[in-house]
Amino acid sequence: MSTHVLRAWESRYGLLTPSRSSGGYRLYGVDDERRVREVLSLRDQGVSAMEAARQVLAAERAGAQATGEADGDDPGLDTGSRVAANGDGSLRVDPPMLVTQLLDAITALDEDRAHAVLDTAFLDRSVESAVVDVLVPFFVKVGEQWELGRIGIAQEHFASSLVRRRLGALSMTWGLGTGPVAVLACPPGEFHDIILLSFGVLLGRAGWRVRYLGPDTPIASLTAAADLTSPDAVVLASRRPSGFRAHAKELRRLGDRHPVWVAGRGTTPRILEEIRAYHLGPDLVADVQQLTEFARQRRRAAGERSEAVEQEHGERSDAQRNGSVNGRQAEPVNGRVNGHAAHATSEARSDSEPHA
Ligand code: B12
Repeated sequence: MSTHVLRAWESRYGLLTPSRSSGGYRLYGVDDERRVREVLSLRDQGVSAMEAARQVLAAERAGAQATGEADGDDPGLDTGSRVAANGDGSLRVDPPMLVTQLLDAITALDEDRAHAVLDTAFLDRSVESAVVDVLVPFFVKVGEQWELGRIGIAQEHFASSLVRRRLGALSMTWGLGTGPVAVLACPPGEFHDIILLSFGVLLGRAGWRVRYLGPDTPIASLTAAADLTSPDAVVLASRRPSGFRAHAKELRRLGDRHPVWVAGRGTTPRILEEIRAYHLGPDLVADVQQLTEFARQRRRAAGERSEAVEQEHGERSDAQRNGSVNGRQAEPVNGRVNGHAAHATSEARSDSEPHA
């Protein structure tokens, strides 16, 4: 059998669980060999590889449950925790397994295998689940392994660049449509933008139009971008509080003009107080919902205000035509009223306080 097929069966179906030699080579055990033989035998009978893998693992699981093995004290080795059936009967590898497989592939700098694992993650689950349940825990693990000295900077850069390319492919349509606009950036000196990028992908899927400025963005440039696009949200992410603190004054000013949301580990309660911004917590899916609801309310409030202004203008014009403006000059309606961020912000703020 080719190593390519063995790896595909490992990453796609969770059929194999090789350990690793000190040199990083896969060491297959007797159970792996038995499963491969069983799948081959089923394939000879005309069963597809996917279906065969499902049957072999299901039989194994049933046997383990019958003998009580499934309640053993290492849940990571229980096939029931590695695979689950999709509605169509195909197999779905569970997120912890995908994280382990991805980490394995990254440790070996194996681009092909890493993409195969990500293919499985993105094909079997929603983009939301692939991001939240696989990519985020994967990066936590990368950090842990790095701290333990088990992987090096090369692996970390490799992982970041590979995931960034995958997310990039998902970002191709996030600028389209007529949905609310979000400007996304990291403050100067902050290069950890993968979660911000992931968040952009989720926002795009929720109908937002994303303007992504990315890492290390000068606050003056962020402000200029926000002034240019009149966004429904400016989202700034930093791991370090200093990333925000160093620009507290400018960020407060930016917040007077546009709704500013901050995220990441740098958002301590003190920082939130200092820059007076809204806060996005660690649950990316809930954050998308919160931002969407905020934008909806804000647009509705702006629409109502604009209607009121138009009505008032209409009444004044009538009065003017009738020559009774009470001595006041009729004001031109400001073309920006519809999207006037500062007003909408201060109103929306009163019903949705920043939370630390
Ligand atoms: C990948 C990575 C890199 C990549 C970043 C690639 C990229 N474009 O993002 C690169 C190689 C550039 C890098 C560089 C560095 N890194 Co680094 N890096 C990491 C790693 C492995 C993952 C980072 C990550 O994305 N984490 C994402 C999630 C998993 O972590 P999180 O921050 O807790 O995020 C959660 C919430 O805070 C929230 N959230 C975070 N951001 C956002 C954004 C939005 C919009 C929302 C809604 C929510 C949200 O959601 C997440 C899930 O709940 C971490 C390890 C780790 N555990 O984080 C180290 C880590 C952050 N790096 C570290 C260090 C030291 C560095 C460098 C200084 C190394 C160096 N000597 O050059 C530089 C600093 C660069 C800089 N100035 O910013 C340290 C930080 C130590 C510390 N005490 O702060 C860490 C913790 C590694 C370690 N264990 O030592 N790094």
